[in-house]
Amino acid sequence: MPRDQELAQGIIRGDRESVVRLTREELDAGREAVGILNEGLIPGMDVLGERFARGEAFIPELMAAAKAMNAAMEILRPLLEASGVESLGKVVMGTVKGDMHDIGKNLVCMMLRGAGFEVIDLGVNAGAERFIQAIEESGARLLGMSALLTTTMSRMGGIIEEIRKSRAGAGVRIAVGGAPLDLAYANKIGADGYAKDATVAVECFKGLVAALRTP
Ligand code: B12
Repeated sequence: MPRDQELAQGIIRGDRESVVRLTREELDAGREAVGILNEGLIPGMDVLGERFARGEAFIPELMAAAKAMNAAMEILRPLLEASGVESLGKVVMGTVKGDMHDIGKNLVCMMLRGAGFEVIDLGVNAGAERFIQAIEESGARLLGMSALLTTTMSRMGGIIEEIRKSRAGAGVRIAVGGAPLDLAYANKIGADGYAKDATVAVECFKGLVAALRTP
């Protein structure tokens, strides 16, 4: 079986041990961390998500898969975050209120750090107040919001509105992401940016930095 399929199968089975072993072996063989993620681990999550939607997989399987994914991410973290470049800016990042999914958000945080951003990670379940408090305290001009549920996605517009109405939030550039979103939805709710994955998210935030610098 090709290595990416083995990695994906390991995630689907929630087999932490084999996912960790395969991830290490791929790195030792000279494979890039981003390739392991995008071509092996994330496709496994997607397959499991589709099975769950069809009623063929259940919460304990999703939890086991998430544990295996997190174990692999711990190995990849130092490689994704390694960066000697000057800070590109501060980003406040969080998963919105009511939503406990944090794998994608954590990946975006890692990739941003690797690209030279300073990231203030609020974790999960973040409402407007926490976002506003974090930008007040940190002085960040960039903010990222993640949602994986259609219910929590629909709260993002209101949170953006509240942030923009606050003193600290005026002029802050906001990007959104998460599996149920797309560019049209991001535009509809007044976000300044959207990215479909963590690699594109880095480009998205670089674009927002450039936009902050041009009056
Ligand atoms: C793992 C998982 C879980 C785990 C989460 C563990 C964790 N620590 O995150 C657990 C088991 C806890 C879980 C629980 C639930 N889940 Co769940 N889960 C998933 C699953 C299988 C994978 C999600 C994932 O990690 N994907 C991999 C990451 C890398 O991708 P990602 O999150 O999309 O992130 C990428 C991009 O979107 C983007 N991105 C993400 N955030 C941001 C932010 C910014 C600013 C930017 C620019 C980009 C960006 O970059 C990321 C990296 O490339 C998905 C199915 C799926 N394929 O999405 C279902 C899924 C999201 N879950 C679902 C459901 C229904 C639930 C539950 C309600 C189930 C229940 N009945 O209890 C609960 C909700 C709990 C809650 N309140 O949040 C549904 C949602 C359906 C819907 N229409 O809303 C899905 C889609 C499954 C399905 N097909 O039905 N889940």
